[in-house]
Amino acid sequence: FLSNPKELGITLVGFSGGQAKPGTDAGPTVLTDAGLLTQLSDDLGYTLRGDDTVRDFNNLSSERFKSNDPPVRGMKNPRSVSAVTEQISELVYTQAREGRLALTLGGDHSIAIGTVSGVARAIRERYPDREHNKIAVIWVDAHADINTPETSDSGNIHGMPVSFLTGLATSNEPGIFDWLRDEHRISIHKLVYIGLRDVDMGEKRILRENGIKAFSMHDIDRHGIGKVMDSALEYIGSETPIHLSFDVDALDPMWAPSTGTPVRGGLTLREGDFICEAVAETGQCVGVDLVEVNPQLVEGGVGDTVRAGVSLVRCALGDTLL
Ligand code: EXY
Ligand code: MN
Ligand code: MN
Ligand code: MN
Repeated sequence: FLSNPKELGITLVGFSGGQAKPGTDAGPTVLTDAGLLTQLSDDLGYTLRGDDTVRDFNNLSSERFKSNDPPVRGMKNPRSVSAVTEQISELVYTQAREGRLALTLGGDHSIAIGTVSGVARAIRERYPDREHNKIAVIWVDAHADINTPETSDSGNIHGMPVSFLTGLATSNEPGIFDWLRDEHRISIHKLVYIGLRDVDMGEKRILRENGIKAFSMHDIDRHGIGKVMDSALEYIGSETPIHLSFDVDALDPMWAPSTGTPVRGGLTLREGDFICEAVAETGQCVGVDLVEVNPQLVEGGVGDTVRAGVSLVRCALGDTLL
């Protein structure tokens, strides 16, 4: 699915409007300051060719926050998040359309409305005649992020991206996700969760009623991460392109404390790395997100979380495979 498996299209998205805590805006900066991009080219041999291979959303967009953006259907900052994700979708689409692996560093998880929709559209267009031109999404997270505006208690859009991406939630309101069309959407049957442990009542109902594939921490404890990844990849099938959306809060706060909604009882770093390796090993990976790194939250600094994030991305790009 990639024209050159060693070519990346990177998008840096310092955006925090999908939730209330400032700091997630600086996620891409702390990851790149740690040398992530240099590591990808120098250690892993990826080409970052031309000025358009690394796109910094913050330099490309004049408006991250709209000045007048009152809640709609309970959603907070709906116009800002919609406008930002629409632009990200376009940026990521252009990268994936070139046959590059689209890597995005966030930012809060609302940005996945842009990344996943951009990759989904690009792959459909690249392979119009293939049966398997609809991407699968592996969503690694403590949370399901599948609230609709109506089921959400918080109104934070980073808890809703999957409902907009699957079409469980839609909006025709001008400027509020009215840009999302069928070509952007993913099938609810090609979605797999890993790492869940804090899922709202309304979300559990959505998962159950739609028969959505989900591996919770309980499943990982019972079967081990190896078997869980085997089942997840078997469910997706070996012909389907995969987008991996990794929320750093899937990891236990012991490994990734600098994140806005930490939940104890999570993945070890090694389990997180294994998930990324198993996806890389398939050769089907077309998109990777790493989101929710927030450098402002922890007294001891963001070092541990950044090291974990760098490790996850390296593994997703095949670093540890022999
Ligand atoms: N389910 C809660 C909500 O909808 O507000 C918490 C969501 C946290 C989302 C984090 C990014 O994964
Ligand atoms: Mn998330
Ligand atoms: Mn989460
Ligand atoms: Mn909760």
